Amino acid sequence: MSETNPAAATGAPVDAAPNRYTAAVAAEIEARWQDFWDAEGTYAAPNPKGDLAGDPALVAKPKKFIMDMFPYPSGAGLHVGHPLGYIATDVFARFQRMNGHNVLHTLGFDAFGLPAEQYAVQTGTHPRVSTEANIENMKVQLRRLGLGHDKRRSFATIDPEYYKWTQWIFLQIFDSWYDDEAKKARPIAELVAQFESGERAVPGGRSWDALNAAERADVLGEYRLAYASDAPVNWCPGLGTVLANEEVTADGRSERGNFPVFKAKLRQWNMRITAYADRLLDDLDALDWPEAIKLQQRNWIGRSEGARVDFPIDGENITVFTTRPDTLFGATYMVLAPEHPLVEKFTLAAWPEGTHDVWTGGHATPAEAVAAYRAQAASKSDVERQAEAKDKTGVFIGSYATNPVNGEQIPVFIADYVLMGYGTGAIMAVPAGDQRDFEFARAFELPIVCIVEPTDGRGTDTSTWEDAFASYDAKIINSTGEGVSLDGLGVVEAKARITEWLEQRGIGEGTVNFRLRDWLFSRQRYWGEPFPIVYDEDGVAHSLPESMLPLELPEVEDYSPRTFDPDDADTSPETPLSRNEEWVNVTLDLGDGRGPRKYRRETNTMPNWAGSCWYELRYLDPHNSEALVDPEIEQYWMGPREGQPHGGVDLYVGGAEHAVLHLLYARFWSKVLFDLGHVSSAEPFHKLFNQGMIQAFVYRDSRGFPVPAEEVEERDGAFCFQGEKVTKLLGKMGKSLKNAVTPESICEEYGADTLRLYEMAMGPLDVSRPWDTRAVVGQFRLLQRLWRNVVDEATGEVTVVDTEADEDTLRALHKAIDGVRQDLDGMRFNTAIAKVTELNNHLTKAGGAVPRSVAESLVLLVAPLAPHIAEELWRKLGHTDSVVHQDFPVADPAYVVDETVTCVVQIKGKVKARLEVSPAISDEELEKVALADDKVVAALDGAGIRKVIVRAPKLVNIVPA
Ligand code: ANZ
Repeated sequence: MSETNPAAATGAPVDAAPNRYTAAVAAEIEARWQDFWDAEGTYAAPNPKGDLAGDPALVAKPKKFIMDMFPYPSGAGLHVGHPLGYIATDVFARFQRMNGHNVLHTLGFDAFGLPAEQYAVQTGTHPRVSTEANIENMKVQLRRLGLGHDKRRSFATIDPEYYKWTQWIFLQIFDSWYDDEAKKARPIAELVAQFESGERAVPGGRSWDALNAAERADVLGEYRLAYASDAPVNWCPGLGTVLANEEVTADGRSERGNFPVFKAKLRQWNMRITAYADRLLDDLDALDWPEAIKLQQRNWIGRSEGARVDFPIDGENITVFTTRPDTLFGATYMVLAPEHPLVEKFTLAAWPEGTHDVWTGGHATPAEAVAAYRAQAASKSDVERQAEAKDKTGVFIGSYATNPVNGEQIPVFIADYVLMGYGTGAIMAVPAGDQRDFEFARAFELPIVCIVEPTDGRGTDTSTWEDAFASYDAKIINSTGEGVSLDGLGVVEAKARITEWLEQRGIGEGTVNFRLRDWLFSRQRYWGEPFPIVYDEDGVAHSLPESMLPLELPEVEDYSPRTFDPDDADTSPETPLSRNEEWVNVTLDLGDGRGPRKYRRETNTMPNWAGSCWYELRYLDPHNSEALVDPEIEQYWMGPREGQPHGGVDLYVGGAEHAVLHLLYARFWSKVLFDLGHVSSAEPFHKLFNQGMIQAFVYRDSRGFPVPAEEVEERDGAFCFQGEKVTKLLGKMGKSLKNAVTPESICEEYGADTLRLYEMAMGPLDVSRPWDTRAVVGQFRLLQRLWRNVVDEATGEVTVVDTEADEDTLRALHKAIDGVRQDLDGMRFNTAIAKVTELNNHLTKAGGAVPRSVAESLVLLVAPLAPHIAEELWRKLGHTDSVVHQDFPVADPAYVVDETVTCVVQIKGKVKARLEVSPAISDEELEKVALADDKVVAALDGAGIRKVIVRAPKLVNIVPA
């Protein structure tokens, strides 16, 4: 098909539209305005004071702090999936700026981490070198997108000026304890004062004065919010490192390298996040977060209300934790975790009379059975032990305990489905009510006593049951003992009644149990923050004084930990830092009055999560070398206010994969800093939004290997690569799947504005969507039409006219303004773009020159979404100041109401008139209008009216008398 080119016909140059919006024009405009914005500091957000203080008029405006989860500067660079969230926050930030807010929007880099370290091990390149190169590369990629960041506030977590404060916060946490009465963290010195004065008894009963330094350090270690303790970890000598449970195979070997893994007690740093369990739960309520994320945090913290109950055994007690004390009458046996400290004590030398064969595991004595079972359990991870669908195993230890409600003697087992680390490490087993207990009871032929009346018709004969029955809406039965009966009560009442009974007798009490564990905080790695801790000759840990921060990473020859004979369990990790003896062994004067002394540095490093636990605070006051953040500046941007009782960032956008770890750790650090008076916000992020993922098609050949997606051709509905058929499936985007599309390639073909529009138009922000390069051009055409509505493609002249818009156009304009405003405010960017498109199409269709007022409003509507073209058109329209700080248009309500609808007026069922009325008209109003209409009056011809039936806005039926 050939288009007639009028220019060619007249002999003019072939390019009749030298001023069309093309990729080249876009590239030129975008580069020019990016330079301009940088030079002018257009996106600088002024602080109320300090080195970033600025325009008081802007500071006086309401503030908005809009933030992304910052990226890890990977060597692979960005693909088009990465900036989805960054573009969204940028559009939102620009919109808020145009609505009279002082907007803080910037982006830093989360730059410690394993990939750079592994690269260093392979190539010998210092991780800082490769990481900084990656950051530079990523900055170039991000700048190309026209993101309105205040670059003065950007930093990387590896900057010593930044991690100085990460270390400082660690020391704040180390130097504090949680006061359960005040329900907050307090300086450890205040605890020491309590021990000194005798106000608080020293655990162990001795006086504080009588303890030596090492003993005092041990006592304080039980209170500090950051503490070192000997935790059982997976130690793999062959790899020279400890491993996470997920990295250990079912037969106790390392996933990587297949080396033996031993459970070893190694001294590790921990954070006492469990002290904050209640507050971390309670404060979720006031946060504006997706419910799904709140639920994940609640489950992770895992608050269970229940009771501790003592079961007498041989003059002692086994204490269990149960969430269902109301089922005590159904407890027919007990289980201890294999590692439980009482196991030895109650394991008999010989099987007592009447021991069931299946209880012995085929062993000659309980002692033998226990030893064999313990060895087997030790090789499994907690995850495996908790796995639902597996046969229940265990052995009887020979002893019986007494069920306190009915005096029954019940056998005691060890079994690996009971974990030492949860509750008390011991349970009362109620097979009728708990599925794990049910399976165990069936396997070991133990009695199953029905204590809750089933509501599902299965009946109370448990021998016919296929599973346990659990319900909170059923009645308790078979539960009467000496001095207490629960029969007929509902579960909730029964729990209260039995707990009270237990408490009165001193054999149990209501308690709350949490699933949350303390946070293991040390890693045997090079590329992380060094701990600002040194040990004296007694092994007592001391803080470095603030003047010695930052403690920088030493240079090392080898970035990997030392490895050992894989079978030698009696080894312990040798961290990369420990090999630099000069760095490790130091003589320091810590300023504590003890003078210069010899110390050994801590040689573990902090985990990846540390740097992201507080970075929002650093954006506020990035160059402060005197304080973490100036209190007035923190209060200005993050402090509590109406609707945000705990303060925090106004909008935080990132992936849902960070639901618990990062978000929980950051909340914890905020609370400690809040308790200690360093910040006024007890929560880091008030509003959280999870963006969806940009997915891409993955094409695989017959062997299942991915082939380069861009070289795949579609032929008759089939997909081919180099002539061979390949399969197509939706998956992740990434280099390894050979389907990554870079933002540069799209910018080159269409420009950054088009890329921004496309990503925002793909669908609702929180939904995942497939990338389709071929569809990008649609948004490019929108921008071309927008351009054409303002600029003459032949001459480059602005074509707008100073006439008023007609009624139709005014309606289209104000409806668009109203809709786009609401959509941008609600982060519905895709529908906002649809409305801009509609208005633009209206103008194109209307033909003729566009009135200036309409063109200007349209440009302002587009500005948050496609800022470069908007800035260019805004200037072309004659403005000398940037579009960035213009007011966002406000709709005139008169034009927003929908056009009229037609109402039919019938008399005796025959149509007599048609009225144009507002769709919002009321029945009464419509009746009045209809009866006053000339045609109706004429048709009635003076006849009286018997009845009027009104169905606003479409029908009026008049029945004459
Ligand atoms: C008796 C009972 C009867 C239980 C019943 C449940 C249902 P959550 O809700 O997750 O906190 N339990 C206690 N400590 C355990 C441990 N160390 N290892 C494995 N299981 C343990 O779970 C609490 C329940 O899990 C407790 O309540 C206990 O079983 C079990 F119809 O006690 B229950």
